[in-house]
Amino acid sequence: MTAPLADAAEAVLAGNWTGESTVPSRHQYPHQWGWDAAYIAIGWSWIDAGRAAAEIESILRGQWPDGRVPHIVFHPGVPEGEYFPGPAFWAGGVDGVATSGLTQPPLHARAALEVSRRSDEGDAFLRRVFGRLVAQHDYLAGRRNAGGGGLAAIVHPWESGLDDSPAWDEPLAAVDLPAEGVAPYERRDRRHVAASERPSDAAYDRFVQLARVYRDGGYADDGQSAFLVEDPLFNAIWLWSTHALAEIAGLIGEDAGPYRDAAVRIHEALMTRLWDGERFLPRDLRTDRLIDRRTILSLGPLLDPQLPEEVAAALAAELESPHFRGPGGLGVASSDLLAPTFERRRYWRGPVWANLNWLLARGLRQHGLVREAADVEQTTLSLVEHAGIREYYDPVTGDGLGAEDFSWTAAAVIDILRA
Ligand code: 2M8
Repeated sequence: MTAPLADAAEAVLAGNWTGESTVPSRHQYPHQWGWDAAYIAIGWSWIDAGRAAAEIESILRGQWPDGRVPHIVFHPGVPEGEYFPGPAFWAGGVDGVATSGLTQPPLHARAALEVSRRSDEGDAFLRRVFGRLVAQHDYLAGRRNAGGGGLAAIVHPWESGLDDSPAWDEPLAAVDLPAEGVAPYERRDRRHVAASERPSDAAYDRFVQLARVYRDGGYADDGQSAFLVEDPLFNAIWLWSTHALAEIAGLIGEDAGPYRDAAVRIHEALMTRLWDGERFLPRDLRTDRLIDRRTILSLGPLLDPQLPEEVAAALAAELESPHFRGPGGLGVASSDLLAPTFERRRYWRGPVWANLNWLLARGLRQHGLVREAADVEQTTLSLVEHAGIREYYDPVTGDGLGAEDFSWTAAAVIDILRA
C-alpha cells in the first residue's frame, strides 16, 4: 500500500495530538475518549513509543478509586460548550481530572502489551500501568457482574462504543422517560456532522436521561439501571485484554495465574450466556432474553482465542455473508445490510468502521483465518485511500462519513501497514 496513505495517517495522529494525549477528531470530539485511547496508542506505538505510552497513562489518570476507567477524560482548556455532555454534566472525576462516569470497552491492557513491544523503556512502562489495569478488570468483574454469570454488564449504550446500534433499540425503547419530558439540553454533535449521519433525537433523549439517572444515583452499580445489557463485543474485548494481562504479568514477574483463570471464566460465560447455537447475541438483563438483532457486535467473540473452531468458522462465514459484506466488498458493515433497521449513513446503524474491521481482522488471524483477515484489512485500506481518514464509511458507495481526520481510523491504517 502506498506511502501517501501512511503519511496521511501519521499526519492525522500528529494533528490530533494535544501534548498529553490525542483527540478522536479536533472539532467533533475535543477530549480524550476511553477506547479510542487504546487504538490510538497502538497507532502511535509504530511512530513514537513515548506518545503511545503517554496516551495510555493519560486515560488511566482519569481512573476512579473504584477502578473504572472513564469513557471521557476532559481537557481542562476546552470550553464546556464544545462538547455535550461536558464536564459540568458529569460532575465526575478524580484528583482534579474531570471525567465522565461511564466506561467503554476495556481494550487498554491489550494496547499496553502492544505498546510495550515497541518501547525502549523495557518493562518499566508495563510496571507503571499494571496495577491500574488490574483494578480496571477487577471493577468489571466485581461491580459490573449484574447478571451474576461472570460477564460485565453495560449500563448505557455509550459504554458499548456502538451507541446507536440497532441492537439497543429494544432495551432503549423500554427506558421510561419522565412524564413531564426530558429536561432540556442542547445537542452539539450536529454542528460539524450532518444530522442524517448522527443518532435521532429520540435516541438522544434516552441517552441523556439514562446518563442523568446514573449520575444522580452517584454512579452506583446497584443493578438498577433501566438499561442493563451483556454485550458480546464489550465482553470479548475484556477477554482479549485479560489474556494480555496474563502475558503482561508474566513479563514483569507477577503471577499470571489469576488472569489465566479469569480468561477461562469469561470464555465460559460468553459461551453459556450469549451463544444461542447460531450466533452470539447481547443479553438484556431487564428481560433476561437475548436481543435477536444481527449486528457486528455478534462477531466480536472472534477475539476469543479459545473459541471452538466450528464457532469461529460460523462467525467468519457470517462476516463474509451478504448481511455484512455489500456487493462491492466494502469492509464489514456495522449492522445487517439486509435488515429494515439498516441505514447506510447513520453512525452505528450500518456504516463501516475501521477500528472494528481492525479488531475483526485480528480475531480472524488469531483463528488461522489469514486470507479472510487480509481481505478485511485490504478493503479497509482501500476504503480509506478512496474516501479519506474519516470516522466511518457508507458500506454501499464507500463515501466517507462523520468526522474528518479521525484518529482511530489513522491508527488502524498505521497498524495494518506496519504490522
Ligand atoms: C462516539 O461516541 C460519543 C459518545 O461517547 C459521541 O457520539 O459523542 C462513539 O463512536 C464512541 O465509540 C467513540 O468512542 C466516540 C469518540 O470517537 O464517539
